[in-house]
Amino acid sequence: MWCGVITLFPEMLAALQYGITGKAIKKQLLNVVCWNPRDFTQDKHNTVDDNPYGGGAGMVMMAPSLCAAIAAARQTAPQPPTVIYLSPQGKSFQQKTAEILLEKKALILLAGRYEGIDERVISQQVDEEWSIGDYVLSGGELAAMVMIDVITRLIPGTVGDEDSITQESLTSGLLKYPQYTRPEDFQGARVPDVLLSGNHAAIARWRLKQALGRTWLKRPDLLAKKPLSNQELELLMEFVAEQTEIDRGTDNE
Ligand code: 9D3
Repeated sequence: MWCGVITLFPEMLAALQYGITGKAIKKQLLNVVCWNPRDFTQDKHNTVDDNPYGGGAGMVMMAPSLCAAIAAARQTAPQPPTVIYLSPQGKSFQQKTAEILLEKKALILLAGRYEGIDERVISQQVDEEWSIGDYVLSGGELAAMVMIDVITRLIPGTVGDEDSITQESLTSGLLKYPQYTRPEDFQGARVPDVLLSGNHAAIARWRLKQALGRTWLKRPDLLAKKPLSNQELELLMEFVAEQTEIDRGTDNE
């Protein structure tokens, strides 16, 4: 995966050197290259922003240096890249989006600052516009890093443990089951017996039931989207029945 990032703050992308993305870079499964529009300015003050025509608050990133940076990135890309503008106006970036973008192999991610970028850059250079959620960031860099992180985890060979990938696919679209590690007893709170039983079928069944139950409790919106098999429905009904007993047992009504 090749990612060219257009940013006024290339140092921010150093965060990708850590953890799974860091490993992917070392293994050359991921290549992140930054271009700073400031390096493509012509004036002596290296101006990258200016006031909006028509007036109003804030500054707008200027087209000439932005487009020169994009042109430089295009020249370095190993294949014709998809140019993505990270913006609050974009479509909502989801796991499915990452799967599709992974197939593109070469992306240019345009991170804006200030109030945004000159509209002509969008109409002339941008293929797709993505947002990472309905909240206000200070700029596109964190959004670009979020996208790169999510996409990188989908590159074969990056998320080391093949077992956890298989497990994840079995419970896809669900929240994670509860996890425990040593000690067996922490301040009187014990690890569920089934996890100590060594009965792998019983453990798998318990985990799927917990994953279904937690999703029902905490993210019913996810469950509504997921078609359930008969076994999954049965496990969920068991969980709901047990949950109802627990609710009755407490004195909160
Ligand atoms: C308060 C400023 N807003 C005035 C109506 C507009 C605005 C401009 C620039 C809001 C945020 C930003 C900077 N945000 C991004 O560059 C951004 C972003 C985001 O803020 N939320 C979710 N996804 C993204 S992707 C890029």
